Amino acid sequence: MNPHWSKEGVVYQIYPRSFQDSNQDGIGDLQGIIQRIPYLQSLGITMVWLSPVYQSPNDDNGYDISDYYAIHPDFGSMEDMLELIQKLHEVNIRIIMDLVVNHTSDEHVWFQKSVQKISPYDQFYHWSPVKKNWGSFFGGEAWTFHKERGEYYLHLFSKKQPDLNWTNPLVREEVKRICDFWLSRGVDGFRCDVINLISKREGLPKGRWTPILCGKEHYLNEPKIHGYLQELRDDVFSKYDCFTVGETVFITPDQALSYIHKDIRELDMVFQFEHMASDQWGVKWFIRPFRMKRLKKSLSKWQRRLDQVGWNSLYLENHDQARSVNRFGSVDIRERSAKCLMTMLYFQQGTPYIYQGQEIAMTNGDFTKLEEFQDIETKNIFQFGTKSLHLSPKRMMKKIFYASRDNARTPMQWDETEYAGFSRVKPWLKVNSNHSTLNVKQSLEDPDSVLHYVKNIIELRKKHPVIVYGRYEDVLYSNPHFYSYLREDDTTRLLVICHFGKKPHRLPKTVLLDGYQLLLTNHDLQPNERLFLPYEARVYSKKK
Ligand code: TEU
Ligand code: CA
Repeated sequence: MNPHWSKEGVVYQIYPRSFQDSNQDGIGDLQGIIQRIPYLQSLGITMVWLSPVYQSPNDDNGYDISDYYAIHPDFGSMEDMLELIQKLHEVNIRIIMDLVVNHTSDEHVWFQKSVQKISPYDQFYHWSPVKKNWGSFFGGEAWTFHKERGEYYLHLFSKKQPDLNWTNPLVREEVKRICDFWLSRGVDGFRCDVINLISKREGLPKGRWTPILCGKEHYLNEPKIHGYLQELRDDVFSKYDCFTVGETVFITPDQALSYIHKDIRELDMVFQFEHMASDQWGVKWFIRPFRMKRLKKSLSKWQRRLDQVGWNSLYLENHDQARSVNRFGSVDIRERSAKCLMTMLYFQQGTPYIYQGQEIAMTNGDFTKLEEFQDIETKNIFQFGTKSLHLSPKRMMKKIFYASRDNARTPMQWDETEYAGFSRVKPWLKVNSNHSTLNVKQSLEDPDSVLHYVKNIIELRKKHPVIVYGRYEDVLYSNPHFYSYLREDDTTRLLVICHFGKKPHRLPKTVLLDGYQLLLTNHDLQPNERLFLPYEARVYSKKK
């Protein structure tokens, strides 16, 4: 694979509302991020992905944009944004922005003009005189009647997020202008929100009935999308030293390669969701018990399928997912299990993504009732579940406590003070009460913390190219307790062994440790010890 900074680096995702409040209004902001640049630097990360900071009515916390050329005053000003870009660049950290162009806000001037059929905005969105039986990702219908225009419009997310009509070349020109605007101001790339949904089947046919997401056969990876992305690539991205990562829902490795294959490169990498189904049925509200084997099966499939032809993005958390230690590890053995998960993931081939708070193994929010949640998806799903699916409120709340996106959006835990050092006033979303013992300050003081462990992994990735580029091969593939694999290049072989579960297990005899040196472990152990404690992880290395 061609070497590139986007492959060799590590991304840190910032959810600006919850990272650091600088002006004491309870909302994180750009100056807050600027204050924390030394912290980002000390982690060793090389890229920041900023969730949306554009002008927005905040129906979906910034994923509903009303002006792509303005910064939301909650976050600061355009000057603050340019200052952030410059100050990150000064310490060699690149920055990618969130590009949300499947939809805009209904308060965007394009939509308002489209409603009134003012040229050339008449066909900027999808309008229809009839309903199409498509379902929204947030529960409920995706086609809503607009009184003023007298037609239905499409919104795959909330009613306040109308989908843009990409068949219209004028829409595509506007998107290119947005990208150019930010790239020419120094931004180093984009995370492209739900990018595999932008193209809809010609004629917008009625959806087939399914229990959830009716109509998805008409907008997932629709063939015309490739032309649109090639246009963006050729007219904009190829002119800059930037990279793109597409958020692609319900995608298989082969479909992913249709975007990211090294000979295609419409996008540089994608976020796939398959491994997120290790504790659910492909949709976060249909929960099943976590099985490590499902996680392994999925991740290892992506490792094998993309090797030499594509590039993986390695993530377990983001602003849409509950905390990984709650889902795939154990809150009782929090630190060791979080380290185990990081070892399992960040020694694979691909670019690592760390979501804010994951580096100290933050846990799900300690919410107690629906009113404490802010997230639109959470609120809508409660309504949908209780009203349309006739599930009991208790059952819905159980799902919400487990899977709500707000679990990952609670304020960053910097120290033990009342609002965790995030703010001096009451934050927009409840601070987790465990911040008195679980915070950055303590993690920095404790040499055995998860924070120091992940820093160490980042250092190792910089030192050993085999971790970035080496081939991947499964070991003990069908074993339910161990996730183990080899990474190999011409000079070095790494053996990664991660043991999952709460009971100790012996390493099967087929795995030989002879000649290996221990490179990293989350537990002090005797050399050649073959017994693995709960969530013990080790990385061995050998020169060839
Ligand atoms: O998410 C798209 C998506 O399909 C999900 O992850 C979704 O948020 C939901 O949790 C499905 O159950 C992206 C953004 O990451 C998300 O924050 C936005 O709400 C959404 O698009 C709409 O822009
Ligand atoms: Ca603020």
